[in-house]
Amino acid sequence: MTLKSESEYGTDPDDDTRRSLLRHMLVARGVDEEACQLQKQGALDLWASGQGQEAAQVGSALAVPPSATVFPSYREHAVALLRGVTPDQLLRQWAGRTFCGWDPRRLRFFPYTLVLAAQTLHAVGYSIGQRLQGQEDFVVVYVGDGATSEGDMAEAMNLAAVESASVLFICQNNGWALSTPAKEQMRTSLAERARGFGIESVRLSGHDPEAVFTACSRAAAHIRARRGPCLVEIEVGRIHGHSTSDAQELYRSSEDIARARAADPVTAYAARLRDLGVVDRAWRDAVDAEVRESRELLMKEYA
Ligand SMILES: Cc1ncc(C[n+]2csc(CCOP(=O)(O)OP(=O)(O)O)c2C)c(N)n1
Ligand SMILES: [Mg+2]
Repeated sequence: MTLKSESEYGTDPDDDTRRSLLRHMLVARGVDEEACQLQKQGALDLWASGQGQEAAQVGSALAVPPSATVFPSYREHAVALLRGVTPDQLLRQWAGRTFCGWDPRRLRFFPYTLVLAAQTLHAVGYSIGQRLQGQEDFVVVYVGDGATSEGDMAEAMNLAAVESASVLFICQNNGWALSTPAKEQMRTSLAERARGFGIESVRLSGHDPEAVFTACSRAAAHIRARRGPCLVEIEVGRIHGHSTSDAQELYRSSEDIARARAADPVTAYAARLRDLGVVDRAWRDAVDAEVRESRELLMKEYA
């Protein structure tokens, strides 16, 4: 059985879930904007912005059970916040104050991994180990498109398939490995490659958080029912450079950057839920106040 393509999924999360999707996206955007600002002021050494990838991150993170253990790469700030990492804990590593910043075991959210794709093997090994001990073995691992060129990714997919590990691989394909475009990194999609290893997979656009939520919910249900891995490849737009140390204008066309900005999933989803009457002015004001408060706390802590 192959997971269905995006168009075959219904996108009908209930209104509470929709508000939750939007709230987490708005919070992540606010924290990301503040981090960019703090880096410009010299308070952070570096920041890898996740702007443009919020729908993929929040849609996937809300779709998996809270008991799942998550192995992130280094750009999954929206997932981190959703799993209970505080904005201050999230920024500590980027300010050079700590190696991690949060309690990985308590939050079931492991430390950021900058060695590309290393976390894919950690995730599969962790899942297998948990199962051997009769414990919760549902694991989610995030990886970027560029990292999938690493041998670790091939080993992790093969091991997960052979061991029927309960691992949900989520690839956020933002089209770039730093300055190398995805078309120079692979001849087939990652979703196709996963099937070659015997892993059910689907590829979809990461513009609509509801579509991501539905696809990842189905993948999670599949993992639970079949006890084997799944892979979801999500196409996202990277709005900013690879990191605050990267001048993307040097290698990326202004049209491409403008396209990513115009396709901003946060503003699009906020407008959609407003137009549908799923959120009203009071709801939005309350979330904006929450975001403002988080930003002010960060400003005080890092300024
Ligand atoms: C093993 C290894 N090789 C090279 C690097 C340098 N490096 C850091 S990020 C990056 C690009 C990664 O691109 P991708 O996986 O698509 O993630 P994205 O940054 O786009 O989220 C590279 C080459 C590294 N961190 N680790
Ligand atoms: Mg990438």
